[in-house]
Amino acid sequence: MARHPKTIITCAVTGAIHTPTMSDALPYTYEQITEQAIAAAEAGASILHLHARDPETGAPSINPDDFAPFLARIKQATDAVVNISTGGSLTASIQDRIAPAKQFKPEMCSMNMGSLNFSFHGLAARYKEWKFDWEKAYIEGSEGNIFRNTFKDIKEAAETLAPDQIKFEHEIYDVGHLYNLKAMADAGHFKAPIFLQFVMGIMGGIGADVENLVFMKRTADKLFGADYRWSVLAAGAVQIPMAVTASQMGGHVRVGLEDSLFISRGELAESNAAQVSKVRRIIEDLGNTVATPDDARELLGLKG
Ligand code: KMH
Ligand code: ZN
Repeated sequence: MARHPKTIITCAVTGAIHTPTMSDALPYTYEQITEQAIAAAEAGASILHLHARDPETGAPSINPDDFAPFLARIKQATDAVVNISTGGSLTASIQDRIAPAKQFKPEMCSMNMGSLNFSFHGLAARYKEWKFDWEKAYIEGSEGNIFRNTFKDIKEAAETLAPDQIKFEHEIYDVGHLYNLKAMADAGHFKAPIFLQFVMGIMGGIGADVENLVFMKRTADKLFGADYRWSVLAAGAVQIPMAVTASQMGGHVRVGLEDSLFISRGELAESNAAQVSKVRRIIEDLGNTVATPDDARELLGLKG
């Protein structure tokens, strides 16, 4: 590992999981998403992972018309790498999910590497506090919580987006997804260097702890050799501790209100930038350098 390794901070600004009733800080209007994304970039995020929302209701949106107003302004105000989600709905078809990436052709977009029962474990305690019936929502309602990413879906997304030279943030929710990716990379669907985002702490996927991270990393080493980069996204209160651990292991990090509403255990974050600043401070205190957008472009082999 280099003496002062460069760590890429991705900020996932709003996502499609949390609702504005859970935290006043969660951005959902075009202005709020724009302002928080720009502030996160100024605080040190070199990649902005972006979802859209209906500006009236705050509901998640995969309509390209809801991306356009903030994408243009973010591009104008920052040099950050724009990464558009292709996983913003549990019910839409893969073609609808990738429509915003196909239309705006960003430098990066997400690519979810397997199907899973999708629930948000990290918030269970808060849900109880908010009188949310967790059993009802996730057990009785689990039919509606299947996040579908079949091999055919992934192939279709990769083939549709291939002409646009978009680098994928491969979302790896469990160790089997690494094998899915390996098979598809060997079949020529993905180009090196591959960028893995280990998604930890989603119920339905792998739990967020250090042993699991070491296991995921070892498996990736076995499958991809030196030809990959990796990052960690941990859902809920362990977001920042797991990010710091990843940075010390030579990985990159993702924070943002999409993945956790908290700044520390039990304390809601004021903004995306607050999480970026906190993780940046710790990473730098421990001796790493935070990657600039151009560093990120070079490390990940982006089209630039
Ligand atoms: N929401 C995260 C758990 C995507 O946007 O494609 C994973 C994610 C997926 O960011
Ligand atoms: Zn996302």
